[in-house]
Amino acid sequence: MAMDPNAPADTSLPIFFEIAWEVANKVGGIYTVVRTKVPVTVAEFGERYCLLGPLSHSKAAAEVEPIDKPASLPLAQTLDSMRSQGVHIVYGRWLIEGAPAVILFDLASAKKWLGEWKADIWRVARVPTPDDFESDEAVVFGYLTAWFIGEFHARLTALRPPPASAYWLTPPLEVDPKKSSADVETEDNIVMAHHPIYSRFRSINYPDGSWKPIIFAQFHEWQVGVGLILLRVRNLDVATMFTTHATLLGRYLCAGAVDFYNYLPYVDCDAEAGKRMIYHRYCIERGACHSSDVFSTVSDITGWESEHLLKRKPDGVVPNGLSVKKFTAIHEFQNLHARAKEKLHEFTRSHFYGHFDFSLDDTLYFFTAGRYEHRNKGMDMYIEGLARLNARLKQANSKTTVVAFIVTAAPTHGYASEALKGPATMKQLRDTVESVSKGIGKRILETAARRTPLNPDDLLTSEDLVLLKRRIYALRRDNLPPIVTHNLAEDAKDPVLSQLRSCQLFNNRDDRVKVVFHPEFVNVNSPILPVDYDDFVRGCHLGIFPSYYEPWGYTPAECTVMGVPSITSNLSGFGNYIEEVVSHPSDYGIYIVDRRYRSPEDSMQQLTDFMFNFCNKTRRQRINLRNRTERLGDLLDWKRMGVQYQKTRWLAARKKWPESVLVDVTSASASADSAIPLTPFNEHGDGLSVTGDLQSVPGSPHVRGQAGADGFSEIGSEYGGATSEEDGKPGEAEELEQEFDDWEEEEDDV
Ligand code: G6P
Ligand code: 1S3
Repeated sequence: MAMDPNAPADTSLPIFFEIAWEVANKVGGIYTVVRTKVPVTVAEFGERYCLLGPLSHSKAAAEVEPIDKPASLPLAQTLDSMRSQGVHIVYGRWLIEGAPAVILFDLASAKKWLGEWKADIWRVARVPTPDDFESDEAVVFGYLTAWFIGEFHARLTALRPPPASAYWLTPPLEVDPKKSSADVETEDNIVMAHHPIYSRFRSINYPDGSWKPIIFAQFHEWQVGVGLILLRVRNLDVATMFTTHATLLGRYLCAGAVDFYNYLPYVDCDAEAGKRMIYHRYCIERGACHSSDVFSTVSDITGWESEHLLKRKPDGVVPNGLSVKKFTAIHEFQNLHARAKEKLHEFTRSHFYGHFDFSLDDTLYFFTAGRYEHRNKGMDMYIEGLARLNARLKQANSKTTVVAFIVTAAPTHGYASEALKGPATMKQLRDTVESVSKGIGKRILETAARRTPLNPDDLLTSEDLVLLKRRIYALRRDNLPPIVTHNLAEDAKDPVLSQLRSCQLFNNRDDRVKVVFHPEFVNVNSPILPVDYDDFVRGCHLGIFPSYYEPWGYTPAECTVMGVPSITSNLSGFGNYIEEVVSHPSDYGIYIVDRRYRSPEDSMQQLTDFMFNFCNKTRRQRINLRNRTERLGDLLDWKRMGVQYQKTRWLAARKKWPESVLVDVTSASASADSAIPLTPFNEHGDGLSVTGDLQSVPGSPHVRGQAGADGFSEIGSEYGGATSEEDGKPGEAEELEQEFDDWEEEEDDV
């Protein structure tokens, strides 16, 4: 469908603003949510979609291509008006898959109104704002957001009738100016546009020529909550959604020594927030939550937490997805594992130089990664588990060596000199070996060319031997391979380092578990571990994330889509979700530690067992397990998960415009009541969504009893009859394994 900018706009089509602190601004997990969700959102809204966030100059410079002039007149007018009052705004295209429009506000340029706005938010919503840089920024951003959406709304509705271009928040893609991005037939478009719950709205026109646009605004997390509160108090005709990815109090309470999950229903929220000096932030969060038309969380467990800490039961759950790329050849991701593992081997050779007396063939790589929250992210359990695993492997005389990484971001003063010595020493050795090998090659060639018999003793010259001996002497070291790669700013107080020390994980020769604490996110330019995060994950054998507080937990989800088995906990949203949709997660390489109903000691024991049993698997078993893990990736694809966000919009529209603005295209006669609800938040109050009898279903992945009802298809059948590892019966996704075995045999023959 070609688009004429001057044709009348189809005002039944909705406009969508998505607001988050991490738009083109990577800080943590919300960046991943927003960025990876873009393709399915663009597929649904095309050029009627735009993200709003605060401007981070350095990050935006790398991620956003500025656009001089918006195609939409009301958008251009709104930006001009705000700019004319001194607000610096970057409007452009976010250079990611889907290439959506973004509007980034430079908060510094609007700080002049901070005092006025702080007084106003107290007056209109009773939100106190003592001196706090973070909440000051939240106030400035909130007022700018509300200003922008309010003015855009007013300018759009002033156009009677609006031209099609008024709706073009993202200028149509240059490849074909006549096409809207929604016209481009991508696989995503097909999936979303033909989804049964995809909804349309009736244009609302009044006899006096006025009309009502359908505008949605989705806010993520408390930092952007002020804007939502303002839309509500200003009574703007926009349907709003608020999604929380963690609660402020939850995060703070869990980080302390609190029995959070048993204590949750009894928390005195105001008092606890006050004690932690976050009462004002808590007011923003709770205000936004209650001001929204639809409130959602990323998991049942966070829903349960919100019910008690924010005092609103979520309308639904919107689990996080990923953009899943499938390879056409099944074994391609296995090859990627082998190639990435080689890079980790390279690290191991150099980091453990002088102590490199273990076989790489029998080496397994474990890792944990994430925001540096020692207890919340289960790093404490991981380290204790490694110490116990070390003891058990030694006791069993195992020939397996585990190299266990802890990757996070902590303040440091750069790389530790001891950690830099390894790569330097190995480089010298490699250079020497290369030059000696070249000499040997030359001598072999000359001897062969002369047709004289080859004497192996003549291949190495005495100079070569001296040179090699010097390099081998250089590999001697008096100290142990370092357990941390950087100089930590607070070495003595650092919780991970302190725990590694108290558990005596020092990388001794006889240790079967070696540890590497890398307090900076891995990157390909590192002189020590030069790999990007994806390669790092792919190269590892097991990701370990036994979190105590984890609303979702992208790290094990990322492992899954890359076909890397992982350990998570039933206190993480991801762990709960997998428990719900997969009958025997361990058969698919997802091990879930029970941290909710077992004692801490039992949970520790369970974690250690998972790790120890994994160490006892053969290579063939690991390969098969990776195949099964990778197959679960489909469950986490936004093409499936994005539907939950569609439902929040649909529900918000019904709440905002109850006179059934909405028409369900799947059946013209469908009444609003027969429409499909959001995945409900589990109301059992235990926060754990065990729905239905999981034991009685066949041992294969399945979507819990909502198949068909909300447009999800039953996927269990896609996976074939897997058999529980716990049952001990043979057979598991047999076809796939047969295919893989054939391929392996071919490989062995080569
Ligand atoms: C992949 C590769 C195989 C390799 C295997 C190693 O499957 O395609 O060639 O043998 O990884 O697996 P491992 O678990 O020992 O790293
Ligand atoms: C939050 O980020 P975090 O690591 O601080 O949001 C993420 C995205 O929803 C979520 O995966 C994570 O559990 C939360 O904790």
